[in-house]
This record gives sequence, C-alpha cells and structure tokens, in this order.
Amino acid sequence: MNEQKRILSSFAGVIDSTLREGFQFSRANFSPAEQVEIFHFLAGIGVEYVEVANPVRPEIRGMVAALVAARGRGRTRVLAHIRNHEIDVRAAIESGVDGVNILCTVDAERVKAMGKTTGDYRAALRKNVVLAKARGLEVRVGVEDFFKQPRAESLEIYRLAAESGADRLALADTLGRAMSWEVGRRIKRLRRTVTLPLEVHFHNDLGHAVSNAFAALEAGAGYISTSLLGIGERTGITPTSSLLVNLYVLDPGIARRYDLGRLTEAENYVARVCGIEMPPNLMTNTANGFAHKAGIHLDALMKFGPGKYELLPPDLIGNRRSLVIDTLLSGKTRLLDVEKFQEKYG
Ligand code: HCA
Ligand code: CU
Repeated sequence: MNEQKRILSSFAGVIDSTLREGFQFSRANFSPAEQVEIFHFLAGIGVEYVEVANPVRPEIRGMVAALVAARGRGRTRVLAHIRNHEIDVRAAIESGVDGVNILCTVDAERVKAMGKTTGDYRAALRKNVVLAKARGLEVRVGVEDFFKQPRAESLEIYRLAAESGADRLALADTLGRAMSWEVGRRIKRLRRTVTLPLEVHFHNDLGHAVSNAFAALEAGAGYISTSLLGIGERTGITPTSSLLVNLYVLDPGIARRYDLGRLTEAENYVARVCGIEMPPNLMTNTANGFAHKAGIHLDALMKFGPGKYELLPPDLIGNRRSLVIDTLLSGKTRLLDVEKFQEKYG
C-alpha cells in the first residue's frame, strides 16, 4: 500500500476541539450563543465529535448542557475533556455528554503535586474508565506531552485503559515539538502493542501541526484533534479546514462525507467572534485564499483556466477567487480579460 492509501484507510474521523482547546486561545471568549452557533457549524460540516470543556467546573456546566441540547439526534457526538478524577467523570455523566476524553499525565512531579502516588493515579484511572463505561459513555484515555515522557509509563497507562474498557487512546504533542519523522516512528512502534483506535493532538509551535497529523495517519492513527482556524493555547493546533482540505486533495470522495462548503463561513465566523483578522495562511481566508496577483499567474489563468494555480475550486470550501490587477506585479492582464475570464469560469 502506498502512503496515500494508508492515510485514507487509517483516517477514522475528526475530533474538533474549537470549544475546548480553541476556547484556550487568548482571544476566545465565546458567549453561550456563540458556542451553540459554533457547534451548529461543526455539526453542519459533519465532524464526528465535538470536544467541550470540563463540566466539573460550575461555570462550564451550563455551556455543556446547552451543547448537549443543540446536538439533538444528529450524528456529531459531544465529548467532555476531563481529568483522571472521579468527580470529573461524575460531572460528565450528569451533563449528558456522549463520552469523555480523559487526559492523563505520566509526569511524576505532576502526580506528586496531586498528593498521589503513581499507584493511586493508575488505580483511579481503572475505576474512572470502568465507571464511565458502566454509565454508557464512550471513553478515550490520552497522555499529555507524549513525545517527551518515558515510554514505559505511557504504555502502562494505555495498557490499563484498554484493559478497563476504554474505546480510544490518545497522544498529545502538548508543546508542539515533535518532528514528523518522530511522529511516524513513535506511532508505528505504538501500534505494535496498542490495538485500540488512536487519536492524536498536535500543537503548532514549530509549524508542524498539519504535517504531523498526516505523519500520524500514515503511521496508523485514526482520529485527528483539530479546531476551527487552528486556535488554541499559544499558536494552536491542526486547523479543521487544513485537515479536511488535505484529505480532499488525497481523495475527493471526502467531499461526500463532510460538507466542505461550510468551512469558509465557519472559520470566518470564529475569527469574527474572537475579534481577530482571518489568518492569511488559511485557504478559508476570503481576501487571499484564492487570490491571483503575479503577472505569470494571471496570464496562465487567462490562457488555461484556474486549474493551473488552484488546488481545488474555491467554492468547494465556500470561498471565492479574486484576481488582483492594476498592481506593479500584475503584468498585462486588464479588466477586460478579467471580465471575460469571469464569464467563463465564474
Ligand atoms: C492542554 C491539554 C491538551 C490535551 C490534549 C488531549 C494538550 O495542555 O491544554 O487531551 O488530547 O495539548 O496536551 O490540549
Ligand atoms: Cu492541546
């Protein structure tokens, strides 16, 4: 099997965390109505899961309840992101979410600061997974900062989680420091001992959040954690639009599974409510995602059509093309040419 086929056969779904990781973006202060609106965008796109913050916090509880109500009978399931604490599991059960994403640490210092031994922490995990499963929740168990933690400790968490009935395991590149070759190597190795579906979460501090997601898929991970615009702590994570557009480029059939046409509106909405400009490096940017300016580009577009310099038709993701003329760089292309072009290609 080649890389492309391997990626497509491992890909299992999107776990969008705009309402959890994205909420941790310095400029995100979503109101309850905005949260529900974001949920509707995500459900409209068709992501499999929406991750929300921890309902153990009273200020979060109402928001989670509103999102559970918004979910209705749709296919998008709601997951609460919680710690390995029984009170968190109980709050999640009460909140009506479909599942829990339990985040574990294997950092001895962090466990000690909780006043626990590693043994206590592991025993709690076993109990928490069993409790959540007994109450009908889907359970994911993840390890924070996986790439810098002792391998044996993470494996022990995964082993325990699997044995206790977890449905999915996860690893996070919390500091965004993993290189794609390391991601591929570590996940392939992990797949030899771990059989449950794997979810991955990559931060973008070094600019690898998208390519690491694909290295992970190629190595056998199934679920990718994303957020609209890629917002999150610091520089954020893999953008939902980038993940889906990449999948589309690998296999246009992905457009039957997700409504890609809503990506532009969804990401522009999130930018607006965060009070920020759209990032210029996303294809969902309406000013430049499909803007053609250099003479060579414009000229080729006029002669051969948009395919020469567009990976995909802009309207596929709900965006539009713009032709930038009358600049120092735009060469011979004139308004008349643009009008003719538009008549032909829209
Ligand atoms: C954080 C936690 C997390 C958790 C990811 C996950 C991370 O630091 O806020 O549960 O998969 O990056 O480790 O977002
Ligand atoms: Cu994170």
